Amino acid sequence: SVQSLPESIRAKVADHPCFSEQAHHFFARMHVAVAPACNIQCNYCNRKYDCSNESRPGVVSEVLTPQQAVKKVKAVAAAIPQMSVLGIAGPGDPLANPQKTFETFRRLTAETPDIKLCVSTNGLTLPECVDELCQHNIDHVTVTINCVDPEIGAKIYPWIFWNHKRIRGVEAARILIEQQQKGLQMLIDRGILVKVNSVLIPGINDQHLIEVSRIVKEKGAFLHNVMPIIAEPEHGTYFGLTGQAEPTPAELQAVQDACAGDMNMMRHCRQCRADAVGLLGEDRGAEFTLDKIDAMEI
Ligand code: CLF
Ligand code: SF4
Repeated sequence: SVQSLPESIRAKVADHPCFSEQAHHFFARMHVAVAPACNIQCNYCNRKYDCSNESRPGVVSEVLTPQQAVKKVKAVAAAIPQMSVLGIAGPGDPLANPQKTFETFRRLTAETPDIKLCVSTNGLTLPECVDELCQHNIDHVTVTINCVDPEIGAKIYPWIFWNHKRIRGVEAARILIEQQQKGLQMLIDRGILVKVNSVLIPGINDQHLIEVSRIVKEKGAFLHNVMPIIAEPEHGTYFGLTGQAEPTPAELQAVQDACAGDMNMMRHCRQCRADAVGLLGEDRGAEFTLDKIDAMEI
């Protein structure tokens, strides 16, 4: 529980609704969808929807400029006093849109210093972004790590875009894994709390996630969040079209329990949208759409 953590960490998680199970009853988060592009392809993603590393596919966010995002944060903070954390989680990969993501963070660090900043990434460009992340008000980063074995990775990621080239297959997965692990280590060395998200894909990485959990814990990740793949055919993802099974609640819990032997597990994730607003499980995004924010006098 939060009480048993060292004081330095306790202070960082006390009001973060994702990093602390207790905090999620009292504190809200919001996301701003400033990051449309992505630099990899996940077989469980359809780019027409939000990044399913962190969020639920099936709904499209309105992409905001950094300026609109800041306005939205101020509007939400005024309306929802429990709003403690601002996250950037898509709709693509935040670190594949570094200008937009960092401009948003720069402005918020200056203009809303009481709001903690949070970011979720696939990790491909994480090592080159760590120094910049550390310059902002960021104590929490999420890296989605679905595998540590490139052979398994090749079944999840058909390609990555790397050094101006599209790279496919096992080589692509090898590079992605290497970058994720390097970025994870760099964040931990700088005292940032890291949550690892893993998408549970039955028959592909279900047993393997125990190894993922062991390795990320060894490196010093704070929390592991094993989330079920969402593979409904109507989302048009590769896995949706190939009839990939989703885990049952019992299968999900079995993997979470198996990982829990080594690791703090997150079990209250609600697989939010890239523009979610409010307490976890609550979505007040419709109150703060672009036309409504534009009309607000802030
Ligand atoms: Fe957002 Fe993610 Fe930060 Fe939380 S969500 S960027 S860590 S502020 Fe939270 Fe939502 Fe689950 Fe993400 S419940 S999908 S874990
Ligand atoms: Fe989709 Fe996110 Fe994967 Fe990019 S990282 S392909 S946006 S799920």
